[in-house]
Amino acid sequence: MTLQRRPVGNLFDAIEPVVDLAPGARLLRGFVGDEGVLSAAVDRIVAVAPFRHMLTPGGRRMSVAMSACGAVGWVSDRRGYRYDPLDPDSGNAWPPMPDALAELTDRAAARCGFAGFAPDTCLINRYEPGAKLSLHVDRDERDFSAPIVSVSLGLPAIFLFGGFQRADPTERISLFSGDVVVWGGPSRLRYHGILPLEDGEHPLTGRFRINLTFRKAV
Ligand code: MD3
Ligand code: FE
Repeated sequence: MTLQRRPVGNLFDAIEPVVDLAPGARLLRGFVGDEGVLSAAVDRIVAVAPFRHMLTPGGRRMSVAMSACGAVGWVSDRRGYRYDPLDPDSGNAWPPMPDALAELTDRAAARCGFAGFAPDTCLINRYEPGAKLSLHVDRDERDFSAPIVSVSLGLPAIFLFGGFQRADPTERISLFSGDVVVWGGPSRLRYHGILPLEDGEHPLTGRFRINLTFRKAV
């Protein structure tokens, strides 16, 4: 499986725009046309629902800070994990999903064979240097036939793509600002994670990486 093609001699072939990672999983390099619009939309969401470091059910503070928009948001605390219609920090509903984000997701999903994907939440992860996401499977959603669409913004990260069991070997895939990945079909329940973020500076996000995941949760 060739994840990134970097042939010598042809600048325009240096990055393959569409990469099939596995059955149901397709990477669309640079699919986000205007990262500034995306960044501004995130800024408006987190002005209402600020990034926070949630606690795992075991009481550990997650290194990734999170927010959300849409009908529900993912919440973790000492009681466990759940999708909740209210932001526990404010007691208010999560901010609505901006049309521009829903449209971007719809176009990406349709391009990957998931026309009509209707996400009801967008989880927003913010990584600072050193922050990571350990290998896990996303199984808190009700319907695994819906894909998850992920959008990367800001500093690059190394994504770990595993198998159906935690101990299966993992593939490393670099994700850059503007990349979109659609994870559906048999890939939907594969283990995955993010290696500790390298330090850096990005014109839109500063010393952060932002990842948005669009899901049908409830
Ligand atoms: C593969 N986020 O929020 S996005 C997560 O970059 C999460 O913040 C990572 O894993 C991030 O749960 C990775 C890519 C991703 C998301 C969901 C998947 C890959 C996936 C579900 C199944 C398989
Ligand atoms: Fe995940």
